[in-house]
Amino acid sequence: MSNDTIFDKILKKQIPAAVVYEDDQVLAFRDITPQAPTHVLVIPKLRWERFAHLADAQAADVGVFFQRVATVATSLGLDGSGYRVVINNGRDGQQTVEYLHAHILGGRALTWPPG
Ligand code: DGP
Repeated sequence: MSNDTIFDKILKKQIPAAVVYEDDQVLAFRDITPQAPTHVLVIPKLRWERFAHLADAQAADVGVFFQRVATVATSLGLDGSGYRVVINNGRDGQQTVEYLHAHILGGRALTWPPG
């Protein structure tokens, strides 16, 4: 039995995704249930289950991940209008996939506070 999440399977190309960016560090693909005109998920190839686990990670690896999130947002053309980066952590954070991922949301004016 595999414990792979849906994102492990996307990373291994076992299931399809609309990939917008990939390099040796990250994979970015469009969210299947977009909450904004642009809604892209960025996952690190180094596997962390959730944001909280970054506390024990190498700072350089964490830095690369966040740099790539910014690079992907720029490549999506969102710098001018702005965007939001969201990382849901654990139950109350509404994390549904236990593989760390950053949401990039843009293309409309987002409301605040979040629900
Ligand atoms: P979160 O609640 O932060 O764990 O967000 C998980 C996101 O993953 C959610 O917005 C929907 C998205 N998602 C779930 N399954 C798939 C899938 O099979 N393909 C893609 N592209 N996105 C998915």
